[in-house]
Amino acid sequence: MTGRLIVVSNRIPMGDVPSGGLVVAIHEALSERGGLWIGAHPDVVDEATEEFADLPSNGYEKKAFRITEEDHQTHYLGYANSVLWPLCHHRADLLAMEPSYFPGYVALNERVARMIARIAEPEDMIWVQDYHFLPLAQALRKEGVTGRIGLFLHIPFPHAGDLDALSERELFLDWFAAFDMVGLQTQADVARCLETFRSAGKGEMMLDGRLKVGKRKFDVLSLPIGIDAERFAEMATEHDGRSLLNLSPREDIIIGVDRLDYSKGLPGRFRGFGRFLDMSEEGDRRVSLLQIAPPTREDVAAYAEIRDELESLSGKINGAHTELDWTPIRYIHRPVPRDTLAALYRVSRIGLVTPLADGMNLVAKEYVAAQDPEDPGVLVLSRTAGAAEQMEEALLINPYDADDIARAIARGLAMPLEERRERHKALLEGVMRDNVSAWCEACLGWLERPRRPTHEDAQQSQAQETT
Ligand code: ADQ
Repeated sequence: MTGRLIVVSNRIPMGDVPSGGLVVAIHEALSERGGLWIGAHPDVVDEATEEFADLPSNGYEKKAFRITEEDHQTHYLGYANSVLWPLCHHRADLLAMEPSYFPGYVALNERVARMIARIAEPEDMIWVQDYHFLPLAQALRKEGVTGRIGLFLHIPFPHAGDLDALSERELFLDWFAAFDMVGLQTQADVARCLETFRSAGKGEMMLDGRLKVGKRKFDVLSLPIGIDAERFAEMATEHDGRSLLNLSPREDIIIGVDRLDYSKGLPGRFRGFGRFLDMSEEGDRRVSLLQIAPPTREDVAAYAEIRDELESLSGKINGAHTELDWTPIRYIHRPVPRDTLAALYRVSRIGLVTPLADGMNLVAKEYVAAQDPEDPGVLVLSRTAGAAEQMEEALLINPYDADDIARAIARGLAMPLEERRERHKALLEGVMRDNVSAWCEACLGWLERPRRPTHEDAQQSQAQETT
């Protein structure tokens, strides 16, 4: 690659050294190669000019575009999180469409495209993150940008049937086709994407594996994201989780960690845990569910509803089972520092990860990385999470079935040490190998891969010459 790497993501770390998996991986890739990181400035302005604000950084450039309150409402809360998010998470019933959302979403993408086109060199390689910027490649092409542009979609590719609920269904596919590389989390996502293009009569599979839509050819690949597993494993030993929780010697913990989002299957998880308590015999040990779920996107109606539902469910379950010296569900609404989180995973006998739909789910990987290999806990994981494709040694459950969750909890708690070690060893190998740096390298490797002209290309240029 001779040009710069330009990464575009909605969130951009404001400080010099970022924390948290994905942003750290991007920071490392840019520190190594140099380049430019572009993202949304977190402070809203009255009027957004088409000038980038330079942010402090070391070794590479960081630039933020400004957004107005209207952009925030129509782009971020509106089309991105009230239309695309439910659509991709198989919840077309939660789509909230307002007439201003689509134009606002496209307008912001076009504005960012104009700003990037002004500073991009022909050799630069642009790597776009996630569903906030689906129209960006198409908008950049309109502005004359010819370099390679890749997308990584962190959330699931929608089911073909759900896409019918989108008024802009045709455009949605054209947005993808304007990229040179579309990275998706799982093979199931790739299959859905190819099937959607096929059933829309739009795509043609080429012999070299690329998809051809009109004149454009692009790669659609499964590139599952990972975590900084080594660092996470180290962090998990820095504090003693049992004393952080002030646990009594007879109490065992099951842990759940999620943003408070309807896709994460939290009500089903609470019901499953309740069912487990109902069917447990009174004994010496007590098993509590520690659920850490900080609220997000609270201005979107569907998020306020899930909060109310959970509070009522945890109230009911605690009401039925609480004793003088024990409350079964400990429900924390705040973000927790990462080193604390790692220590809490380590002392939890079960990591309970039950999303109804999830691009990947990094919590499943963090839980595995944090365990003591000599005495590991058990991962209980939805088979509908992207992570299940790589983590077959977890206890895979149906997140819609509370009894299935309850049985998996009981099985995990009773699992003999030998079986726990075997399952954990296999899971840990995968989490360590397929870490976030490997993901980043794989994505960039594909994006910068030189493409030899194919047989189809030769035929096409021959046809052009003769006309
Ligand atoms: P998310 O939907 O945010 O990510 P996830 O992959 O689970 O879901 O990542 C959440 C991250 O936030 C984890 O690193 C977790 O530790 C952290 N976190 C959650 N609650 C926390 C709390 N209370 N305190 C501190 N940290 C907390 C989207 C997609 C996923 C995909 C990722 C990455 O929806 O499917 O795995 O992007 O591609």
